[in-house]
Amino acid sequence: MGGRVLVTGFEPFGNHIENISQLVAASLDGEEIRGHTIESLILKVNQDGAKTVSKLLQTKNYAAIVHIGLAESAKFPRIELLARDLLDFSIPDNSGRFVKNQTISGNGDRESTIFIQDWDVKNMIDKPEISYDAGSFICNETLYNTLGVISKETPCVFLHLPKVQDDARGFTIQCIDRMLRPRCVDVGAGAIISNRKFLAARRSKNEKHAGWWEFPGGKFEEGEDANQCLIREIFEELELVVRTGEKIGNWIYDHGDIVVRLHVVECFIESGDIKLHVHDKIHWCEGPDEVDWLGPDREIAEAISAKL
Ligand code: PCA
Repeated sequence: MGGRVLVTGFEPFGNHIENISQLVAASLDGEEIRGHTIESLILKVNQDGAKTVSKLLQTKNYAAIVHIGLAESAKFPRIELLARDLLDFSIPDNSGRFVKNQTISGNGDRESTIFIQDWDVKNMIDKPEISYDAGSFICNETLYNTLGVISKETPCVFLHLPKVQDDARGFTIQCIDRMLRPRCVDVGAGAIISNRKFLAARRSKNEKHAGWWEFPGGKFEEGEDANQCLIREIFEELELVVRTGEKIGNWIYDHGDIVVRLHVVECFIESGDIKLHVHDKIHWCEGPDEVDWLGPDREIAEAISAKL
């Protein structure tokens, strides 16, 4: 069942007359993402503000927590993965507190609870950067306090937004979507190459995604890597014995009910005659546009074509 997601922004501070994080957070209040409802809260830029959420969590539960703040000198949005056990202000906060080079708890830095490897960061809105330095001001203090009270199961991250970006709201929504979606399932996808052509296989009638073309392969089994998975899957699906070659790349794709991380690897036939088990047709492709590809497979076909 859908729960609540807490999104916080900050009031303006220093000599700023507005704070993008306040605008974005306020605009998201009541929005639904993946069946969850956003509750937004604007925090004061002082010690109370930095503690507001960690206190709130004594009585309330959230499916995910997203703190947003302004990163004065950033050019791109930053996804903060670490709250440092450090306060070292360069200006006073909005209550006049001016802290220099002090720890927050003395217990060390705290890590964000998101799985960034599942986010497909390179294809996200506004080219975010991954950062392990949330600064040493109120944003860092807020993240630090929240991470100190939540469990590892609650995704929590800090988004540091530049003063100007194309789509701060869209970027934030995309991050929340990433936090709420299921973990990636690792899947091997074989680029079976022969005579400068690569093999596409059509999923047969009774299979999920019937009628769409794909690269043979499947989910990693316990303890397998991409190569072992592909050698096994290609034998099960096509009765071909293959050896693996170079890795072509990884693609993360959200099918809605499941998010997959495709590990695409070159495969070369060692022996066997093709016999189909989960497909009803094969096609040897010379380029990316010869069949109706499933999900990200067209883009993968382009990458393979470029290597032929
Ligand atoms: N940015 C400041 C505090 C509030 C905000 O929006 C920071 O980066 O710490």
